[in-house]
Amino acid sequence: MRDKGLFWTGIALVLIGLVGGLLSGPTWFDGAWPMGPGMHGWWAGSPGDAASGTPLPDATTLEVRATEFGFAPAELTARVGEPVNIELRNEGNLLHDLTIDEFGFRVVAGPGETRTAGFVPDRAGTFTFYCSVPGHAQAGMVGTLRVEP
Ligand SMILES: [Cu+2]
Repeated sequence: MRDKGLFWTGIALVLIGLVGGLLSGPTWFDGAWPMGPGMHGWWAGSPGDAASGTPLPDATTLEVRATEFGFAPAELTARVGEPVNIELRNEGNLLHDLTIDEFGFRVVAGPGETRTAGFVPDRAGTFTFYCSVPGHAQAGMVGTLRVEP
């Protein structure tokens, strides 16, 4: 009788240990995912911050949709000296931006937001645009801007 009690106590302790392990187990990877929700906390950017430019008058507007994790279209075309507005429609659940280093350009849009900013390409060539939120470009948020002479 006494032994049987110990046996069941042992089973109960093992079960508690298993359940406890299952419940507490997932916490070790919180924030460890490359695109985890914890990302917003340490990324300094925010929608409408100083890095976001303003639309230019009389500019050609190029619409780009941002999602997790890509741009559509991923290829844009512009002309040297002609002002371009990029209308970034964020249809994803995370904050995204569209950055072109060569032209010092960035437009930032929060989830569900549409933001427009403009620039004037001052040279011809093929340039990469990307989302500068850490991990997003690596996950596929890259595209090509072709500036024709
Ligand atoms: Cu992004």
